[in-house]
Amino acid sequence: MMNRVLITGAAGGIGSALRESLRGVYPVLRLSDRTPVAPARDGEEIDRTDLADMTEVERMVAGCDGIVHLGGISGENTWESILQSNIVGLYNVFEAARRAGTRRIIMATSNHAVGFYPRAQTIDHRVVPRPDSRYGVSKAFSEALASLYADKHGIGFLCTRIGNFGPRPIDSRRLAIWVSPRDYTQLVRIGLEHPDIRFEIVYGVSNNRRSWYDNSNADRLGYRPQDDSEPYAAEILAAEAGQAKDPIAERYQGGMFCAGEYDAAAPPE
Ligand code: 15L
Repeated sequence: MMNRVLITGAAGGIGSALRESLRGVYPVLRLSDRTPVAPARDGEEIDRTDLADMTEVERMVAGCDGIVHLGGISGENTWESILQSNIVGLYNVFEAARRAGTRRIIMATSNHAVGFYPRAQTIDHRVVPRPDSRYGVSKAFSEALASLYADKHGIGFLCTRIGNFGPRPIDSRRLAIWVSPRDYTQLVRIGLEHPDIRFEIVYGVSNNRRSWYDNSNADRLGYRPQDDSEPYAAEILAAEAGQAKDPIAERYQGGMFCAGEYDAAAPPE
């Protein structure tokens, strides 16, 4: 039974949506973010922890049965920023959870942990990471750290490689990786409530006909996504017709994350 569930990164897009969709599902939601979060309602607690500060993180996780970890940087950035937020901050959350006896963590990893797989290839949860950015490396690190804390300390982890979360897909790449709020909520609830999770990787995507993923591991855990990007496809493709496209971004699943900063003498193959 999950009594108190902590959401880190609660002020962001996914955090704000989960605040609504999980309201009343668990007795208490603790909503944490460095940036301001709207005031607490019944069954909510607000927290302003900086994830880089272990003492604050220990206070943040105290008394929480489950954590949905969305906090940190959600796109490419400098190494120093990624290091503080997504490596040090992540370690602090997992280590504080271990000390506090937290039973489940839902990790917001990303399609960018595997972004250098070509779009022509369907990948499942067993492929080795192919990060497309420093950000993608930090997400691959989160999966490795989750594996360690699952094997050694018995915390149950559901690592959700999120595609692109939103009310609708926003471009042709996102037709393959879109996840709707209700489908992502379903996945988070599986992570918190499934009786038998130790360490699992799944793709946080809807039931998209154009998907690049074999999401059979999520199916096995009971995920039944309701949404498909296809009804949006004609409009999106028509709007993009004739637009100049970057050939490297178009070749790889990570899109523009793959097309930045590469060595011109040895471009991605
Ligand atoms: C992500 O991992 C990011 O958090 C999000 O902002 C988008 O860039 C998304 O991937 C995407 O690939 O569309």
